[in-house]
Amino acid sequence: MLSPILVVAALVASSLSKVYESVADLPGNLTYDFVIGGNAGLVVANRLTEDPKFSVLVLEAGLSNVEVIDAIVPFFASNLYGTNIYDWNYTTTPQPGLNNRTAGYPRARILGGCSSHNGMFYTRGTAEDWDRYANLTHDDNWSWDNILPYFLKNERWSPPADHHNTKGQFNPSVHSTHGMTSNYLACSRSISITTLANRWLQSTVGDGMRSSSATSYLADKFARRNNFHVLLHAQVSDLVDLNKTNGKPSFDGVRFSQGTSQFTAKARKEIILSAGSVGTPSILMHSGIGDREILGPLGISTVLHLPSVGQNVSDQPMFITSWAVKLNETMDSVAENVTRFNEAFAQWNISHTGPLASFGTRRPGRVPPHIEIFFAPEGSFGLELGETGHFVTVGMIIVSPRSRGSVMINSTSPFDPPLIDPGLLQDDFDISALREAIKRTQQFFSSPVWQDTVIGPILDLENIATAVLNDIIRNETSPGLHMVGSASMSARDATWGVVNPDLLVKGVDGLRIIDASVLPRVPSAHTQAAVYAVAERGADLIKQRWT
Ligand SMILES: *[C@@H]1O[C@H](CO)[C@@H](O)[C@H](O)[C@H]1NC(C)=O
Ligand SMILES: *[C@@H]1O[C@H](CO)[C@@H](O)[C@H](O)[C@H]1NC(C)=O
Ligand SMILES: *[C@@H]1O[C@H](CO)[C@@H](O)[C@H](O)[C@H]1NC(C)=O
Ligand SMILES: *[C@@H]1O[C@H](CO)[C@@H](O)[C@H](O)[C@H]1NC(C)=O
Ligand SMILES: *[C@@H]1O[C@H](CO)[C@@H](O)[C@H](O)[C@H]1NC(C)=O
Ligand SMILES: *[C@@H]1O[C@H](CO)[C@@H](O)[C@H](O)[C@H]1NC(C)=O
Ligand SMILES: *[C@@H]1O[C@H](CO)[C@@H](O)[C@H](O)[C@H]1NC(C)=O
Ligand SMILES: *[C@@H]1O[C@H](CO)[C@@H](O)[C@H](O)[C@H]1NC(C)=O
Ligand SMILES: *[C@@H]1O[C@H](CO)[C@@H](O)[C@H](O)[C@H]1NC(C)=O
Ligand SMILES: *[C@@H]1O[C@H](CO)[C@@H](O)[C@H](O)[C@H]1NC(C)=O
Ligand SMILES: *[C@@H]1O[C@H](CO)[C@@H](O)[C@H](O)[C@H]1NC(C)=O
Ligand SMILES: CC(=O)N[C@H]1CO[C@H](CO)[C@@H](O)[C@@H]1O
Repeated sequence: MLSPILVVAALVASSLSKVYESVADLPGNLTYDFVIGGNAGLVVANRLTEDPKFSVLVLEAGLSNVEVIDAIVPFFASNLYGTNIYDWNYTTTPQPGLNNRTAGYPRARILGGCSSHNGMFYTRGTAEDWDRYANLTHDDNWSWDNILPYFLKNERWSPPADHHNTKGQFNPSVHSTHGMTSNYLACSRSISITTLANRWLQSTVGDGMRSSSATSYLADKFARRNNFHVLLHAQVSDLVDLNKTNGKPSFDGVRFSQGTSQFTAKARKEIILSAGSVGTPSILMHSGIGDREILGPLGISTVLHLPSVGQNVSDQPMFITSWAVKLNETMDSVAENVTRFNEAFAQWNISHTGPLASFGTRRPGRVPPHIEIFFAPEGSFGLELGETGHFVTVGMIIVSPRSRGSVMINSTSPFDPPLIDPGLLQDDFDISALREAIKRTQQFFSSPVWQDTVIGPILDLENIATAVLNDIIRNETSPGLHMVGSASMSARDATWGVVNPDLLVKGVDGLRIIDASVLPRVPSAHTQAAVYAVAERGADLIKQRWT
């Protein structure tokens, strides 16, 4: 994708007084009530520091999001992937289900974590997803009815960038206008594919700008709190026990590196790990929390034998392809024409409106329990077509996959990349669900309604033998980047799992995990809304314990 020609200065006020670049600038001696590593951590830190009695330090390995244009203009998000500056730029292990291909696995390395670079989809999952979590954990507080208030605490409904009338597109009685993270309802303005959608998509965009946990929970008015410190360029390596008088496994120190120096921050009350589905199990294992059969051979002594750490992960496989269309106003006109691109960027720069104010104006179509199909009015999304023209791209995602994978460490060095194995398309159900999604999309485009609009598919998948179609699917599928489960919740008395339903690590006092890794299975949705809800509830659990 094209990048802005000019650097736009001072887009966001930058008086984040309590965001520190260097340990040397931090007041005090690195002793806090709570020390938090990672992204959803900004939500938790914000809620804890509402109480002036609590002091909180957030450690962020990456950089600030302030003035990072690609993390502000919704359409530019993918520029952050693969950069090594704002991205960990991970790669999966060879995936047997993908004909042994590896796949890039972007994870954000910037304040706000993945909410600073994701596709901005805001979908909560179904009531059944949450009721199943309640069932699995034997804790009714995770049920849909009980988690809904936390979604509403997060959601701040805002008018869409194009100010279109949203009447009939959403039901105000189940949405909130006073939460933290701005959302608006995306709709396509550029091409007439209105009948494609039977659902409207919510996006985390406000005023034509990305809304992330950093722009919302670390907005200036919160960042100024004296008890809320954020340290950048601080990469957590492991957790340590500074007070060895306890007798049982216990952690009160967070070791991190900044530059070439190593430091330890001390938590008087709790350590909260929010490093995400890849980072969290890695840090646990480097701290000696994991399966002794795996840690032993690596030369790490086991402090707490918890075999589920890093196991049982699930991610959503995604198959993307395009149809050529007889339309002139797709995003291709903007993405491939420098003049149009500069016009669009100038429009965004002046008014935060126009084609760049949303992420390719993507819209989901049907959302049955197993499959999500979304449409993007452009061909440049996700694939190199090598030809010009106008396209509609279709992403087919298996939102309730059965395959399971793992995240494992590969050495004693906390800074070596972990082995990320989402196990994509290992279970036959997942590949048959993708075949079904392809069939339905073909039926959709062959409807007489599209006769004068749709030219044809880029990849003809009609009348192909199942074995060949499977091979194509295995060649083209990529990870949906919605990994969960690597530090799963389970019932208190379960023989598996990493955290109890209160998100405290089993068998340890004072260590909580609050991020996507605690979800036992992926919700039939994009994960960001779920992570916000988990973080809001997690913060409440901590407050209940300490007040
Ligand atoms: C660090 O500071 C806290 C108060 O800010 C104090 O209670 C504690 O004793 C100090 N610890 C050390 C090792 O200096
Ligand atoms: C990111 O990883 C990919 C492999 O997945 C590699 O080709 C690329 O060079 C990496 N980017 C940087 C900036 O290192
Ligand atoms: C994938 O790799 C495995 C192990 O090396 C091998 O047995 C299998 O045949 C490979 N599959 C393909 C499709 O190449
Ligand atoms: C979980 O669901 C199963 C199957 O529907 C049911 O038998 C069981 O009682 C449920 N458990 C809880 C704790 O709700
Ligand atoms: C150290 O552990 C002992 C025993 O559990 C506890 O009483 C004490 O408060 C702990 N001290 C600190 C500074 O955490
Ligand atoms: C994986 O999760 C299932 C429940 O979904 C559980 O029965 C199993 O023990 C888990 N395995 C591990 C290694 O945690
Ligand atoms: C697209 O542009 C071409 C050339 O300018 C024009 O002939 C055609 O009518 C346009 N098509 C639509 C659907 O607007
Ligand atoms: C690029 O866009 C400009 C402005 O809309 C238009 O005049 C020009 O013809 C376009 N160029 C191409 C190659 O389509
Ligand atoms: C964006 O706006 C600023 C002034 O607000 C201006 O200096 C800059 O040139 C504009 N950039 C673009 C690409 O229009
Ligand atoms: C894992 O470690 C082995 C042995 O050091 C090394 O050869 C391999 O490249 C590592 N794998 C990854 C994905 O880093
Ligand atoms: C899948 O990819 C392999 C390796 O590139 C290739 O040999 C094979 O022909 C592809 N299969 C199909 C059906 O395109
Ligand atoms: C820890 C917690 O929030 N527990 C609550 C779970 O739900 C029951 C009733 O639904 C409450 O009484 C608990 O306080």
